[in-house]
Amino acid sequence: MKPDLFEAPDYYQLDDLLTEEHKMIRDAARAWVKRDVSPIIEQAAQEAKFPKSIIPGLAAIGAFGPYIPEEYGGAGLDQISYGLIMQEIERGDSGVRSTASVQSSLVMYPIWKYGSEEHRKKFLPKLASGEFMGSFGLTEPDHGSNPGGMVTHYKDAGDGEHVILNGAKLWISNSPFCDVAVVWAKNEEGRIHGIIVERGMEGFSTPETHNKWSLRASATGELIFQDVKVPKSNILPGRSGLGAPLSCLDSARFGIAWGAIGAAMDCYDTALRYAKERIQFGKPIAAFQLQQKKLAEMITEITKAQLLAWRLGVLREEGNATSAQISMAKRNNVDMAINIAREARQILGGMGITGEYSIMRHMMNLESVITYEGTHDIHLLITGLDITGENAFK
Ligand code: TGC
Ligand code: FAD
Repeated sequence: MKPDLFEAPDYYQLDDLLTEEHKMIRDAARAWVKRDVSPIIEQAAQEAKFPKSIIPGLAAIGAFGPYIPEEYGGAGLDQISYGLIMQEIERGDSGVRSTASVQSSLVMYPIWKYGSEEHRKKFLPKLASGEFMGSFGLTEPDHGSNPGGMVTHYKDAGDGEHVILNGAKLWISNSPFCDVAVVWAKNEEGRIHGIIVERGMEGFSTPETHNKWSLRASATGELIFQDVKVPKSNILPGRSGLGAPLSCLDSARFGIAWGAIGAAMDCYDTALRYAKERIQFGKPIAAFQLQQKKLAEMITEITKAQLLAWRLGVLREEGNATSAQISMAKRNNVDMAINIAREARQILGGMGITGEYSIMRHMMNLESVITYEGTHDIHLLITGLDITGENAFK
């Protein structure tokens, strides 16, 4: 793969909206990606292996629990810092950002928000340092966009101390190597609860899903529960119902809205540099109007997405961002990124399909990003419901 020469576009001087601390955090994450992710990520993706060697680095840049309070091992940062870290990581690879998203927003967040003080003390510091890796089990083989229909369930074991968990979760990021899984399952009354399942519990297995063309540097798998005896004390006491996992998704979707900008920036920057250097018909291809149209539209769309993400960060920090606003940003920014990846790949001609450049990898990764955490269609329907009051899901 070519050396990482990335220079971040900032067409509307959005750095002026950031504090010195934001810029410091962002720059540290950017430097780490350049030094520790870019040199290894292409091979990891080609070999379809999650590069475990980057776990300590992710922890060191604050990617595991950026906004979780420091008393629990988190970085205690604000929402814009969290967004900037996700942007920089996804500039390197969406699969690496996935690992960080799941750990932070889908594992640490529910334990912090809905766990007991004992859960927080037991799990959060180890998750923040990367000593423990986590996964989040919501999706099932027959329930993806409609998680409320889940069939994974638990019942009282009759010994006063345990429940017996049965069911299966599919498409679970980090599952093959997770130490703990936050699993969403129905109790005997059909009410959804979060339950912490720990590796080593009998009847719990995590087979890997192979043959992915997308997110190859992220490990995806199943969570299978066959009469798993889980202590009742592992049930998250703070909230039940579908709103509990969906609120975790709000946090992760916010991170994706920022992350997708990183992937788009990398594709744009690569295509711009290539277009200035590649000569055809005696001129750099950047001198042809058709290529300028592509590049000019890319920087316009990136700038709009940056503004959307920044404003959403401010609203979220104030506690005023709605779930529907988060959906709009996730949907828009991922769509923006995938379109830019497709256009940028064309600017590189044949070279664009090789692993010499990052664009094709981003493009393939973004096919997962546009599907997970709510599909492109689902987020449109969330906006539709929000503005019309009419539910078109069912
Ligand atoms: P609905 O009746 O609308 O809602 C049920 C309850 O939930 C509440 N609620 C929310 N609460 C917090 N945050 C949100 N975003 C919420 N959205 C809804 C709602 O108020 C209600 O509460 P209550 O008290 O009245 O019960 O539910 P529904 O069954 O009609 O479904 C709505 C729908 C389709 C929008 C939702 O289910 C959905 O978002 N589906 C998409 C599923 C999804 O995003 N799955 C993601 C799985 S995790 C993942 O993909 C990780 S990838 C990670 C990585 O690698 O980066
Ligand atoms: P389906 O729900 O079957 O949807 C298929 C198609 O139908 C889509 O185009 C969808 O938009 C459309 N559709 C569905 N319902 C409607 C409707 N009401 N109106 C109109 N169109 C509709 N899940 C987890 O729980 N944890 C994870 O860590 C996780 N990681 C993932 C990693 C990867 C790489 C991938 C690919 C997925 C991951 N997921 C995870 C699952 C992901 O969230 C689901 O794939 C996603 O929610 C869509 O569900 P589905 O694949 O079952 O598609």
